[in-house]
Amino acid sequence: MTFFPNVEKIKYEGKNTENPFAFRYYNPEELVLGKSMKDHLRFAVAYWHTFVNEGNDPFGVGVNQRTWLAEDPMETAKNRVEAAFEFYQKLGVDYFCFHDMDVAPYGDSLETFFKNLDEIVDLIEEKMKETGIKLLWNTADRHANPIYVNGAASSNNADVYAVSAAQVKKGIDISKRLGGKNFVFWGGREGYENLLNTDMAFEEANIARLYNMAIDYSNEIGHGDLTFLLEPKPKEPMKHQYDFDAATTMAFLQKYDLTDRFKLNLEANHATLAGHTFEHEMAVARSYNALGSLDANQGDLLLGWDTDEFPTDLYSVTLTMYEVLENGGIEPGGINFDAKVRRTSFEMEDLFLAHIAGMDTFARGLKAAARLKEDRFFDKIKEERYASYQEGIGKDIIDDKTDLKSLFDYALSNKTVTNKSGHIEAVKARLNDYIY
Ligand code: XUL
Ligand code: CO
Repeated sequence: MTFFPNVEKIKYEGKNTENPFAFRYYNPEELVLGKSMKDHLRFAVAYWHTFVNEGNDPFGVGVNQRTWLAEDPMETAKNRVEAAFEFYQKLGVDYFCFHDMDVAPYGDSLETFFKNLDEIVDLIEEKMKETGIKLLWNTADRHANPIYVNGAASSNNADVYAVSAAQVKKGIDISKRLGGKNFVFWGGREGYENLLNTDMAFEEANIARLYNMAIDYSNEIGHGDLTFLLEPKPKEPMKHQYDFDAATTMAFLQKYDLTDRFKLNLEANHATLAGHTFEHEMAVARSYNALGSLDANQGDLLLGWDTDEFPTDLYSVTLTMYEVLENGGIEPGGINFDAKVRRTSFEMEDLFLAHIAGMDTFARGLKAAARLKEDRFFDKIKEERYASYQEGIGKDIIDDKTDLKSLFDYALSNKTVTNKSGHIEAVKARLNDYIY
């Protein structure tokens, strides 16, 4: 049984190939800075966008042609597992990510849902053993079910809080069973619609309580190696999401003493929605030693919502990969394509073409970033720019040998202050040479 009869295993054929079902840049075993592309990039496929998304929008129903749809929801769920593993193998991707709700139908109760999940997770486990494909992360969808209308762990309704906690427990059990290395918390509806009726401090403290319970439970069941990842997003679905951006999320993690077990899962489109570049968010996370994993995609900068497009912007991807290299890699995280095909790309084969486009872009970005690193391009620019701290009063400042009084005396005795140009236009022009 095949769900993708028209596609063979995708191979690297080099940049001159005319075959659209081939990699032109992503060559998994090729070494870059002494490490294979595959190990640098740790690509993952997102279950929700690739196997669940129907291609609907607020103005129309789903248009995606999908071979796994059956009458019975459990039948569809089983087909999806088969299709997913066929897809990962043909694409040559080693990891996948999913929400509980992506893989199993809810049915008529929470109890039925967990039963359905057990049955599907059995199948997933079998497929993982058969293929060697691994779970990058799973998560509990605590936003789609109508009970989450007022939030999940931030809900005003304690019964809803309990359901949300039950899903998290189940999710951590599944993670242990499938050998997951990370577990994601994306806020979903954790935020507010209106501050007039919201006790923000109360809601945030309740969210932190849930996270502490998750840490305790993972320890209790012998899954204490699990890295928890919090995924910032500023808005959508709520008007204001509590995990607005990397800096806000770090303040939350520090306030509730969660930094030992939590890192950040950063998403490109969430960064731009927050008015930041992806590189900015990554630099913030790195400054806290909290860069955990990446949701690769891109937004349309002319639109104000989360379009989750496949990443093809080489400029941004190069700077992203530069941050990954500076981080010493992304393991145990990875690069998850939290991206969906446009509604106009509704054929089955588009799922391959879109992932190939994203993987080739990341392969090129990795190579450009490696060249920048080898030439110490940014290091040299920054060393020159901050040279005043290498000697004299600057060195005294960073060696913590000054106080306000000594700086007062120095400033009065120093008669001339001379600044230097940053030549940023020239920097950008030279950067273009590395990227294109
Ligand atoms: C939503 C989003 C999610 C998370 C997982 O914007 O990015 O798919 O990545 O819940
Ligand atoms: Co995401």
